[in-house]
Amino acid sequence: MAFSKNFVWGAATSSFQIEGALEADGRGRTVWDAFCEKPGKVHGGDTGAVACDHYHRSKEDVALMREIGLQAYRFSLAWSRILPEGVGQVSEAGLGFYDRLVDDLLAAGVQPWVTLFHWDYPLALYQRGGWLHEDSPKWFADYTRVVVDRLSDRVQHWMTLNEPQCFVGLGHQTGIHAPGDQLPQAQVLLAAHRVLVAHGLAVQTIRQHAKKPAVIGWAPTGDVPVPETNSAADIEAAREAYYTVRNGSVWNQAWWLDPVFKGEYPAQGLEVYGADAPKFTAEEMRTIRQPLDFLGLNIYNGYHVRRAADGSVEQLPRQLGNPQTHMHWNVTPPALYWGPRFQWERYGLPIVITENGMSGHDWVALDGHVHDPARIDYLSRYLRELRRSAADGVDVRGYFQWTLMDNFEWAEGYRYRFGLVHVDFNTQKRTLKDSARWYGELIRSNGATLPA
Ligand code: IFM
Repeated sequence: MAFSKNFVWGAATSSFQIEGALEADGRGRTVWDAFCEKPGKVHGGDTGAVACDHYHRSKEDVALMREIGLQAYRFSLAWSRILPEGVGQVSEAGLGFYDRLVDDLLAAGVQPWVTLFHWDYPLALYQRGGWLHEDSPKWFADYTRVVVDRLSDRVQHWMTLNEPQCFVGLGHQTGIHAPGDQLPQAQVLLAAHRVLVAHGLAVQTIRQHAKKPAVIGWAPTGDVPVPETNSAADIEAAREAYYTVRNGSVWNQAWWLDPVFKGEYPAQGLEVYGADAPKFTAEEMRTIRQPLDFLGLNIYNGYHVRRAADGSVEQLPRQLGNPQTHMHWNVTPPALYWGPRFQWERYGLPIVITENGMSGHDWVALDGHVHDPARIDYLSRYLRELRRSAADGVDVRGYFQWTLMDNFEWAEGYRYRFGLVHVDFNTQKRTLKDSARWYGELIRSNGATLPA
C-alpha cells in the first residue's frame, strides 16, 4: 500500500533557527540570544543574529516552497516576538509578521502547520524562574490564547511543543543548550512536569478558542531501538528499550507520552526516579491528558537491540564503517518503520512525522547547482520504511522533511546543513538543492516515485 490519498507532504523550520532580526520591531530577548553570547557555548561563536534573515525574506522563502511544491510548511512562532516580556503587552508588529506569513502561505497553496514552542524561551520569563515557576504553564496558555485569537481563522494545524526531551534535557540537565543549566534531577523533572501541564493548558486553549476546527498534536523525539531480527523476542526487546525510563536521563518515550495519552506517569519511571519524581495533583494529570488528533514524531536515527540470553535488552555496537551523516548521526532507515509502529501500537493515535532529514556536505558546485545525492538516498531509504509501516497498518498521515533551508543548528552553529535549500550565509543567496527538486517530484506523485 502506498501513502494515503490525503497524506500531507511538507518541510519544517523553527523561528530561532531561521528568522534572525533579533532586535527588529521590539522582539524580546530569548534564552538562546543570551546563550549564544556566552563564550564557548556555540561552535565558532555563531549566533542567531542574522541566520537566514527569514524575518525580512519570508516572501522569497514562501516562493521557494511553492517552487518545490510543498503542500504544508511547519514553522514555529517566536514567543518573544509576540509578547516581548513573555506575558502582558502584545507586540502588534511581531504578531503581524506571522499573520502575513500565514496569508502568504495560503495564497501559495501551502498549509501552515504552527508549532507554538521550539526552544526560544523568553528571557524575561526565564529570569522569573522559567519552566520551574509554578505559573509557567499559565504563561504558555496565555501566549497560546493571543496566537489563537489572531491566527486560528486561517491556521488549523497546531503543535504545542517541539522535542521536550531536548529543551528540558539539553537545556536544564546537561546544559549544552540554552539556558545552559545543570539542575539536579528533581528540578529537571519538575520543569518537565510544568512543561507537560503547559502542553495540556495550551491544547485546552486552542480547543476553546479556535475559530476553525483545530487539528492538534505535539512533537516529541528520541532515537528508536530497532530489533536486530524479526523474532518476537527482539521486537519485544526493542519495544522495552523505547519505553524504559532510566535514572539520570530524560531521554525516553514513556515519561513524556504516557501522561499525555494515558494521564499517568509510567510506574517503572516513578520507581527509578524515586524521590526525584515531581509531586503532582490528579487535576494536573487530567490537564495534561487532553485529546489530541495526531502524534508528531521527530525521528532521525536508531540503534539495534536484541534480547540477550539472560533476558536483558542488549544494545548492539554500530557496525564498523556504517553510513553516517555529516553530524555523525547513524543512518538507520528502519527507525522510520519501528518508531511509528511502536507509538501507534501503544497510543493508537494517527502519526505525523514532524521532522526527519540529514546534515550533508553540501556546497554550490562549479555548475551552480547543489548536488546532494546522499540526502536523496537517505530520504528514499527512510521514506520506504515509513511506507512499509503504513502498509503494515500504522495510520501515518504526513511527513515533514527537516528542514526547508540550511540554518542555525543550535550549539553546532552553521556548520551542519540539513536543508532542501542551500543558504549562503554571507550573501543570503538561496539555491535549491537536487534533493528539493527530487522531493517536489515525490510530492507530486504522492510517494509513487520512491524506489520499491
Ligand atoms: O535542528 C534540529 C531541530 O531544531 C530539532 N530537531 C532536530 C534538528 C536537527 O538537529
